[in-house]
Amino acid sequence: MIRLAIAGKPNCGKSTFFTASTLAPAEIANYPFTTIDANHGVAYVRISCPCQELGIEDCKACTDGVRFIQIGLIDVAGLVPDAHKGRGLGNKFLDNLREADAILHIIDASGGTDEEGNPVGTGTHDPIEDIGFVETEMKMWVVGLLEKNWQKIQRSSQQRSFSIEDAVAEQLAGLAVTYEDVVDAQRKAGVDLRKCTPDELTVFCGELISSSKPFLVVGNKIDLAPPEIIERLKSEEISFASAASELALRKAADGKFIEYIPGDPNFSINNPEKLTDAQKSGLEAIRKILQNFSGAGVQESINRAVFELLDQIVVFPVEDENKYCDGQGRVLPDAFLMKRGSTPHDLAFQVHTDIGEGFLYAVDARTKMRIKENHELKDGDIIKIVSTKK
Ligand SMILES: Nc1nc2c(ncn2[C@@H]2O[C@H](COP(=O)(O)OP(=O)(O)O)[C@@H](O)[C@H]2O)c(=O)[nH]1
Ligand SMILES: [Mg+2]
Repeated sequence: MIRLAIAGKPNCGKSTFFTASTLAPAEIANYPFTTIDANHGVAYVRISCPCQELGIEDCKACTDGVRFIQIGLIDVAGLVPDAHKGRGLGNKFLDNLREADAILHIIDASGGTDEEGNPVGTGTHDPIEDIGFVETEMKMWVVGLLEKNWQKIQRSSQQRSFSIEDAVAEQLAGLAVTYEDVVDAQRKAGVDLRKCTPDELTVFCGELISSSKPFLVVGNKIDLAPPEIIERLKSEEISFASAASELALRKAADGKFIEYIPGDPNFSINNPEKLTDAQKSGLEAIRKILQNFSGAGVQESINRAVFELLDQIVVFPVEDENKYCDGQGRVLPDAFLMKRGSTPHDLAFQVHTDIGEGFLYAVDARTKMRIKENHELKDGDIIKIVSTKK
């Protein structure tokens, strides 16, 4: 399962984002270090179900063509500047980040938390200054991991039989860094690890981090953010969100007060007469935010991380390519996230190891044509696998 980590300074809204995305309990409070242990939860990416386009009416897997696929979400406790030197809760949290495939770096777009994560007046701190921060902390953490044995490694690299790339990959195995990643980062950084200076080693670690842990910056608290800050943030490649609005909407939807599907740009109120004036005006204020930003941004941020940063596609395995269903007649029963470039053979293994091992061929359910095992799957493909095993 794909896993995203939510990282950032204390009080930027990580736990609110996590709770909104998972509706699992997490501490929400306005002081640093509320979250002592990383919270692991299940969140969802939103996709459209092909049943609509195929004119299938009895699809149980979606609601009006909208469906959700599970991913893992980790609420990492607040990082402060110099965490890599052990400040704040220190390296413990950097350890949590390594479990993730990609990182949602939450910043407080309202400028209401200082560089340490302490609450200050809205607009007091410039959130643009926070953008590179998590990446820098992770880079310096990797530098720290390598520095421990660096002299020894560089000395050994004078021997012909010694591969410094292997030694670095081994040192960073906990981060799932491979020999190829090291070679790649070395080339991109334009350094030779055998004789690099400490500064060059830092540049190399930066390259390694940005390719192995892609980031999406999420400007949160847009409901409070001064328009001037939003305008400036728009020139950065970031996503915008109001985690507090998303949380309020999901709770209201849970209580049947409103109809709202996460990621929708609007919602409808079920029984206005059952709401107090304060509740109604609260919901109308949220509606304005959804209109200004085409949604509350939480769902969009998760989707962008999965589809843009991690380059995933969605594939629907079926057993009956004519009725688009499984053996029990369930229409489009599964939706799998797969890395772009995956093949029907990879899909077979994702369904079940046995099916992968017995793979014979696959059928594209839309065209009813046979496709080869090394054919590249496309986003939205509906595939029947034919295997010697069931
Ligand atoms: N107005 C507003 N407040 C938010 C938003 N997200 C979080 N907060 C508030 O910011 C404070 C810190 O949030 P929390 O999720 O605990 O931050 P964390 O320390 O990063 O986990 C809490 O008072 C939240 O209610 C948001 O989108 N808008
Ligand atoms: Mg928290």
